[in-house]
Amino acid sequence: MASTDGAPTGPPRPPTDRPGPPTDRPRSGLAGRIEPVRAGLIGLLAAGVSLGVGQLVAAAFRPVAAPVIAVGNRFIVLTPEPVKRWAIDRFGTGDKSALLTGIYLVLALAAVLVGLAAARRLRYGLAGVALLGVLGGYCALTAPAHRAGDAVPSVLGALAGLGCLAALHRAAERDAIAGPARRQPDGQLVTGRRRFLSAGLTAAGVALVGGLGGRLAQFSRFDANAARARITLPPPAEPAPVPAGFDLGKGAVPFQTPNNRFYRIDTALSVPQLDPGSWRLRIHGNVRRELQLSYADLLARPLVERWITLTCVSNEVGGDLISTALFRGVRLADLLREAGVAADADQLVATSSDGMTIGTPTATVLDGRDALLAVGMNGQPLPVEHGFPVRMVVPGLYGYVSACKWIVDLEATTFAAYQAYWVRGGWAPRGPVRLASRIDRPSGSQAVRVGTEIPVAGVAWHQHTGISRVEVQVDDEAWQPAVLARVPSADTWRQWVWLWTPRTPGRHRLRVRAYDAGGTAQDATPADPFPAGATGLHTIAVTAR
Ligand SMILES: Nc1nc2c(c(=O)[nH]1)N[C@H]1C(S)=C(S)[C@@H](COP(=O)(O)O)O[C@H]1N2
Ligand SMILES: [Mo]
Repeated sequence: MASTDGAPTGPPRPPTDRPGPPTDRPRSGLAGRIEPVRAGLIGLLAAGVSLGVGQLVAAAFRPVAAPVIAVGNRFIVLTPEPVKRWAIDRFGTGDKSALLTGIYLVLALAAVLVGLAAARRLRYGLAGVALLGVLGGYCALTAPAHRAGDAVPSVLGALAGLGCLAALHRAAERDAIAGPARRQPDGQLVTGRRRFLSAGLTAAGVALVGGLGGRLAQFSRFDANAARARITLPPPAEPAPVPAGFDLGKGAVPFQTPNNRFYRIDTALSVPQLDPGSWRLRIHGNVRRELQLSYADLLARPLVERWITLTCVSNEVGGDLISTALFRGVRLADLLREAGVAADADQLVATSSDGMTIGTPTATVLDGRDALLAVGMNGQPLPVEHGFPVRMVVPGLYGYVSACKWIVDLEATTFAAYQAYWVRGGWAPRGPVRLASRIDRPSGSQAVRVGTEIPVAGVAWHQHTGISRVEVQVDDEAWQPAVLARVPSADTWRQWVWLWTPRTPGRHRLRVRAYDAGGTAQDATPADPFPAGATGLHTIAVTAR
């Protein structure tokens, strides 16, 4: 006879009345039912164990093959361009943590559902865990630069998850039969639900140890930051001009962007850790003589140092996906001439260690500009997030068609023969930077005083062409010429400032437009960054009091 809460009133039935492996039978009556909260918890714990084990295995031999990283990378590849653009716009450089958080939330939801399904029939839950494992393995095996064994962390993780789910399910079921802890009329204490508690704690422990162990193992694997710290770059044979007069000090963003403030855009969820000691760059394809270069080979060549402003094609009008640094490196054109690139090879495809492909017009690299294989940035070895040990930089081209980080391969081919990563997503195959300008100050929220002069300041850029004139307009008044800062070359942005004395209180509209060295005015037609870079004038509203 059963009490209303489903617990048998007699002494607890020994668990031995359910021999064999965890049962799959539909629960009849209330006897073995697992409450929803507990069922959900079982799912979460099983997922935790899966991830912990998967992460530990991955950390030991292939960090990019960790299940969540693999799913995240796959997600990035599959995400339609508009969504990607929205994410970059909305989360900026935090887009990766946003993505990982999203994956963890969806996974937690899936885990709860798996737990609930398992409570109905264990088989359903097991199928759910297996499915998630297959998903992880599939993502790992379809990553751009995957290796054959990359599904192993997901598979082992899923196996651990299956075992965990079955064990917890069984423990919970037995507890449900045993009923809650209670005192019998004769005063004897009957303890219930202890199996689940101990099994659950064990599972949580495994998940935690796996996760932490994964972290620790990551610390012990190759650490690019440590290798970078040991490097001293040779001084440049051709130094860049010292920055004198590049900053007007009137509120525009500083001419030189410090490394830790330099914008970052890439698809790398786990930043590639390359060993400069074993790094090689292969220059091949349609060339007369294939080249293989080591890091030491590069450093042994004459290094040039150049101020270069790098811009992301996803930069919106007024956006901040643009920065300037002093890059040090080898002139790529020299290497291409040594290799003897064929005249009809109109595209150079750079490939990174993580499988990113970036296609650059060969003619642009060979036209005399300082296209670099960069090893240094602002006097230091290239930061790991910016492509250590070596990346490409080509003044005048957006990053997606020129600035391959963690480069390991450069192939001379044609645009007809090969579509690089972003081009497959619909972005323009050739990506010259567009003439643009931005107002940095006053910021929209800054109050300005009627009758008091304030600087309106910002930057303008048209890399490798240069800026000749910048104008500012207040409301519908006449355009006013701004004062321009000095620049080291046409390859950087140029600061400008115009002094404004508001005459009337209320809201004013400020707009900026630039002219390039050829006298061409900035395109005022508003256009999205996709597919070839934004156009339109940066406009802000300021309130004068
Ligand atoms: N390996 C690799 N290189 C890459 C990318 C990437 O995703 N992976 N993104 C490109 C894009 S779109 C830009 S705008 C620049 C950004 O370089 P930064 O992160 O150093 O600013 O890198 C380019 N090089
Ligand atoms: Mo970009």
